[in-house]
Amino acid sequence: MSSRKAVNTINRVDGLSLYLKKRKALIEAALKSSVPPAGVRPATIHRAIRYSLLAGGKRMRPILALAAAEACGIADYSQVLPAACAVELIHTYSLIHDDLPCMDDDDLRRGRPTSHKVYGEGVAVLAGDALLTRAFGLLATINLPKRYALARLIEETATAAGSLHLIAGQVADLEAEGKKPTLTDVRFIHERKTAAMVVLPLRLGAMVADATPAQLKALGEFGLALGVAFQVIDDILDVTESSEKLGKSAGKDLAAAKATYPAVIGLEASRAEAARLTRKAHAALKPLGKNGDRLIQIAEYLLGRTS
Ligand code: GRG
Repeated sequence: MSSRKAVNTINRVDGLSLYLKKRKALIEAALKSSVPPAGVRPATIHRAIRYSLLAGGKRMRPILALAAAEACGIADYSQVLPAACAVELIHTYSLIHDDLPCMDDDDLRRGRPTSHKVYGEGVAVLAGDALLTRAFGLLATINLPKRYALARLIEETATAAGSLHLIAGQVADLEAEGKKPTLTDVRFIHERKTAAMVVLPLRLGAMVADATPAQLKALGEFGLALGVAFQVIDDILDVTESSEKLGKSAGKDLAAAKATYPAVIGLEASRAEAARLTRKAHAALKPLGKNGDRLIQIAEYLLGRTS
């Protein structure tokens, strides 16, 4: 049996919770060494970076990068860790900045006081900036197979994190506050603020695994449907779960008159929409055949999450 086949067989026999536990452990270890140690001068910024980055979190985005690479048949998925960590660094930067008083003004994130509450606004802004910058440094260390150039990975990452996607979504979200958004407005925000950062790790993982163009396209379509579903579920949980359970302030969307699915179409229709989008995500993976099974399991798990 080739090493590629052997790895895929091992991956398939692990149940989902064991799979997630093993991948999360790999990611946590890689994240720890992806940024400078806490004592490096000036220690405040490195402590602040590590405080937010190593505070837990589901690590859904880096797990998706690993799972996408595995679905494309990579033999050694540890090669995907720099790309997987880069996306988690960008995600963590966006959370730190989103929590600032000038944005969502939140004091709880990943079950802890937010960065600016502990380190002050100046250091929190800079910790976010440093994480974003370091993400591109990590991408630069990737060894790629022939089909994709490193410049392409960097360009896709910059586009996903920039003013056409992540930042576009955040700006539209800020501007929609207190207004009466339409479903089209909410969809615009969710595709950019959330789905872009779900599509990105899937595509990066696939490119590191030398995916065929058809596999890459399928994973991008899967990510778009999954990413919007993920945000619809997030909107629902904000209404139905406690801050303690979520590790972040619950009920804020309603209080701040945010553009969410439940606000526009109600809770039941939002649940149905999350399920429809998850089915759409499954269908997108058809070209991957059995190799898409793990990603389908992950999508089902995210649909059923309660935190
Ligand atoms: C400041 C440029 C900038 C963007 C902010 C991340 C973000 C955009 C806003 C935070 C609020 C929010 C609802 C974002 C949508 C994405 C999302 C659901 C983030 C939370 O992701 P999880 O649940 O968090 O994966 P963990 O902590 O598990 O990583």
